[in-house]
Amino acid sequence: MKRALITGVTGQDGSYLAEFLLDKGYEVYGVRRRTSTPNYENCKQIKDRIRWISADLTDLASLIEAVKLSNPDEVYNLAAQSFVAASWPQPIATAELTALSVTNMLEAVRIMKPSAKFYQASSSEMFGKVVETPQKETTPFYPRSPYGAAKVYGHWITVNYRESFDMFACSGILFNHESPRRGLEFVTRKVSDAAARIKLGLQQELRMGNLDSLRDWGFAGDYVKAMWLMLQQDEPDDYVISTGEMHTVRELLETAFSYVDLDYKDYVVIDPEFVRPAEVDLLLGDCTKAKEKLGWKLEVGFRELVHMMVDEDLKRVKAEIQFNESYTVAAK
Ligand code: NDP
Ligand code: GDR
Repeated sequence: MKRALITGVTGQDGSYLAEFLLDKGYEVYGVRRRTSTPNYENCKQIKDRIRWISADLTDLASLIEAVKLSNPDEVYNLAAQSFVAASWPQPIATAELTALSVTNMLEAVRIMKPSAKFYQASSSEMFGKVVETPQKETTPFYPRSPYGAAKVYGHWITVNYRESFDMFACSGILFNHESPRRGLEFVTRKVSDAAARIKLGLQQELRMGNLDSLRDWGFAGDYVKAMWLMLQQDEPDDYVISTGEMHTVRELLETAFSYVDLDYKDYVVIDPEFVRPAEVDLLLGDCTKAKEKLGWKLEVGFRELVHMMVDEDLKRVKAEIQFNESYTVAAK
């Protein structure tokens, strides 16, 4: 039985990856940081099947212990401060959690289990300002946020450990990927949640930033398979994972709101609070290398993804309404 260690297992990608690896028969160790209120929401259906390890990205000793305890064949380093907008008000925390922590994790693996295969969660945000479209593995980086700059560091330190210590270290340059488990502050989930709440009468308006930015949005469930495929190859390498299709935030709004028979223009208010100091105008990936070498393929398209997210939010908001109604009746 293979053993995998996942940092960031409580996040969107970590939870899909853990499910995928458990289905493949892996023993899955998940790193969870200590919080005052533990959050197992994304992992609730597999909580008892994960071997939980308490560790923090910023604490090398705890990561060394995590690698020692799990003795992994594969390490998936997904934990980070992952919200781009938060990286301007918190640039130093972002550098620690998204950049330097990658060295912590690589060091933990180098010291305790250098033969383990290592996956680093790199990002299309590294491309930032448009230099070339579509963006591929050889496109130069030009990050536009403290988050993007931190991910560039994480990417290059991974390449450097591969070249310096002969470690099997891969960097997956993943374009935006979404799901019903996406955090509520990211634009797709903010929109799907708002479409559901407005439809059900719980919200009156939706405050948004730049509606013209273009993103290449895929489904997280498809993308975690690519992470695994990268670690099954004979040689470590870096791969772009994307859909090769882009849409504006405006199209996202249109797709989500029209699905519940609403016109987004009646509800959206532009609020400077959500406009970024520097924007990534356009992301469009070319994943030919991943298709050819990994045999990776996309299963869920843009409309299907948005509809899936709105459906799940409708279900969740309806359940909230029912719960509040029964609570009010019980309290009377
Ligand atoms: P999430 O924000 O959903 O998950 C981030 C995870 O990191 C959470 O489990 C979080 O734990 C954990 N974490 C944060 N800080 C610490 C810490 N100090 N110690 C231990 N764990 C910590 O991100 P996603 O699942 O969307 O993304 C996974 C990775 O992929 C991230 O590195 C992200 O930057 C990168 N990425 C994501 C893309 C996307 O479109 N989703 C695209 C490209 C790259 P907690 O639950 O306690 O907050
Ligand atoms: P992004 O995702 O920054 O691409 O990073 P996000 O969903 O936050 O933004 C996408 C685009 O939408 C525009 N936008 C808004 N965004 C948010 N969050 N809220 C708004 O109200 C809003 N209005 C417009 C943004 O300006 C942006 O152009 C995600 C994260 O998962 C990163 O961790 C990952 O590395 C990259 O994707 C690839």
